Parts: sequence; C-alpha cells; structure tokens
Amino acid sequence: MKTRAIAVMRNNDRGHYTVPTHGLYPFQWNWDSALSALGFAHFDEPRAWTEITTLFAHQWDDGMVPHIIFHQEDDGYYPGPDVWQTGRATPTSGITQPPVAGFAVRRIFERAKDSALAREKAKALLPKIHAWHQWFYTMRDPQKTGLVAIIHPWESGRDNAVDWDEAFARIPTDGVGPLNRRDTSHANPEHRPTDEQYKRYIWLVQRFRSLGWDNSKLHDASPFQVVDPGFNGILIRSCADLAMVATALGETEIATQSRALADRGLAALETLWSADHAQYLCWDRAIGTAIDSPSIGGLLASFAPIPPQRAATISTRINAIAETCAYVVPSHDPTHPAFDALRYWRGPVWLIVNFMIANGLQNAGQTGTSERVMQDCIRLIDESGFAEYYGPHDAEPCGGDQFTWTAAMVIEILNIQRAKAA
Ligand code: 9WN
Repeated sequence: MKTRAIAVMRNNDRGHYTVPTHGLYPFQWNWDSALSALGFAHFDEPRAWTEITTLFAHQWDDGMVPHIIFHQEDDGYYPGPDVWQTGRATPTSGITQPPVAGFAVRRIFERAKDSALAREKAKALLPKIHAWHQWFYTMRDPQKTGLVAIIHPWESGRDNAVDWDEAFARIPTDGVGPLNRRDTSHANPEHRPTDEQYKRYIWLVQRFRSLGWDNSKLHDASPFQVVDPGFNGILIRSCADLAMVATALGETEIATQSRALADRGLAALETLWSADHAQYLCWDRAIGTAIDSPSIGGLLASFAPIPPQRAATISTRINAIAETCAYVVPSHDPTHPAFDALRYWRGPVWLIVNFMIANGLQNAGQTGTSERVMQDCIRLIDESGFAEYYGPHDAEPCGGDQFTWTAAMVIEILNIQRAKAA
C-alpha cells in the first residue's frame, strides 16, 4: 500500500509543488501542500521541505498565504486567475486556508534524518509562518476575541459544509455572471457543491475583488463571517507547534509570542463548546449566534491541545457516531436531517481530517478512538483506493482519484501503525 501511495504522490509531483490530483485541481493548494509534505518526508525529505518552501514563496506582503497558487495556465479549473484578479506576479487566489503548516513543519523537523537541512529550512520558514499566524489574529479577529473568522467557505477547506447554510442564505447573487464550472466535468456533480452555492462563492470573490483585496477591509465588509472551531483548532495547534520549533532553534521571541497566541485561542475556544451536542459548534459572527450544526468542524478542534475532559467527550461522541455508519469520521452527523452521504463536506469521510483528529486524540490519551479512526482510513483505501473522499456507509470513492493528500495520510498512518507494532 505504501508503494502505491508513493506512486500517487510522485505522479502528482510537479517538481517544486504538487497538484492535489490530475484534472480536477491543476494548481497548488495551501493546506494540501502542508499535509502532503508529511508524506514526502518519509521517502524524500528535501522534497518535503520544497513543498512548504514553495508555498511560502507566494506569501503576501501582509502575511497572508493564499489558498491557491496558479503556477501555470490551465483552463481546467474555475475560478481561475481572471476571476480572482489579485495582481500577483505569479497569480494566486485572494483568500487563505487552514494554517496547518506550523504543525507540519514541527513534525518534519523533529523526525528529520537530515537535521542540518531541517534546521536550515525550518529557520527560514519560522518567521514566515509566524507572520501568517499574526496576520490571522490581526485581520480576522479585529475585535480581539481570541478566535478568527473565515470570510469565505473555501477558507475553511470544508467548502459546502452544512455549517454555512444559514449564513449562506444571506449572501446575495446579484451581479454574478454565468458560471463556468469545470469541476462537474471532472467529478460526479452529485458529489459536488450546487450551482446555488457556487453563485455565492463567486459573489464573495467579486465583493473582495472590488475592495482591492485589502485585508484591512475584507473582514468587516464580508456578510459571511464564521468562527469555525476546526479552523481555530488548527491555528491554535500550529501556533503551539511553532513555539516548539522556535524554542529548538533559539528563537525565543517567536516562541513566546506563539505560545501566547495558542493560549489565548485555547481559552476562547471554550466559548464554542456545546454541552447539548457534546462537541464544539461554529459561531456566526455576522449576526452573533451559535450555528446549530453537528459537523466534523466541532470534532476537528480536538487537533488542538484542548482540555482532557473535552477530548474524552469528543472521543465518546465519535464512538457514538460509529454506531451509525461503517467508517468514521463522517463530515456531518449521519443522524442529522441535512446529512448527505456522498456530497463533499456534507457527509463523506476525508482522510486528512481523520488524521488530524486521530493525532489530537492520541495526544490527549484517547488511544482507542485514535486507532479506530486510523484503522478506518486503511480500510477505506483497501476498499476503494486513493480517492478524494468516501461514503461513510459503503466506502464509495468520491470526487477526484489518485489524490495526493490521501496518499500522504496513508503513508503517515502506516508509519504510525508500524511504530506501534514494533
Ligand atoms: C476550492 C484541493 C481543495 C481542498 C479543499 C476542498 C477542495 C476547492 C474546490 O479542493 O476545494 O478550494 O474547488 O472544490 O474542499 O479542502 O483544499 O484539494
């Protein structure tokens, strides 16, 4: 299985970055790259560093790291650079994605065989990743709550999650021209977001574009401002991990500041806890209400060093969900009316999210659930190969195939399992 996973990654390797899959996604994506680097690190450490270094070579002056880098022309994806119009030399999108690079860099750094290379690469990346973290807490938390908001569903990485439905109903669609969707010719349209959602994705892009992509204006100008516990959990974890790398490299100022950001974020995350749902919930900042949607976002927060009793409750909750489907962790509660088993982030299982949850639960001592989640990943690959996502009832492979970060997570998980067995 590992050999097949490496072949998938090599196939999608474009030299200094990887594409998530052929056809459907022909450019570099932000959190895909950070997580894929974990896979590379097991068989080609220099290549792992290159993946993250390329990503940060396209960081904006204000600190943001964009969610897509359009390294070459390809009209197989919509919306392309002509829609974004961010004015970058190498075109990029104008929004960001879950900041998982701090976590990835610590993991690759600490287990590196070539420690001289690791020190050199991590030292160069450290201030850039820190600047990105600071950017979040400046631009996406202007009221200094300790929690950052996403201003576009694509930023969450969970594009069409049920979580956004009510907030999305308030987004207008006027001024959005005909859509030129390409995704539905690469993947089954039944497994993708709807046109109604795409119109709103594009409306937001046009809104931000009209403001010149000035991040000091975008948060307050966006009618979509959602605080996602999964996203904040990833940011908190990356800040905490960056503090560890900074300490190891003698960068005490970055270490102290990163630790402080993580601590403040962790304290604020508690405000999103729902005792009724036994998980965290999203918060609609635009109207000031909790979003009553039991999605994986509230479980993914366990990737952060949350209090042990919270991790234990999330572990119990995942075991309860496991009674309702064959493979955990579905992206939405299968017993909830909005659950849609095969439609993207409204039900299917994604290996990257599973890996992060398993990692967080392992750190919190929830070993049994962590192992169960990883085992289900391997069962999915056995059944259905390296898909983008999978049906939680029958392992149906959905979206793109031969997927880079799916393969990377398999390499990680096999490695963890082997180390445990030894
Ligand atoms: C928009 C690349 C990306 C992932 C996201 C996933 C999907 C893009 C799309 O693919 O989003 O960014 O066009 O659907 O939702 O998490 O990073 O794999």
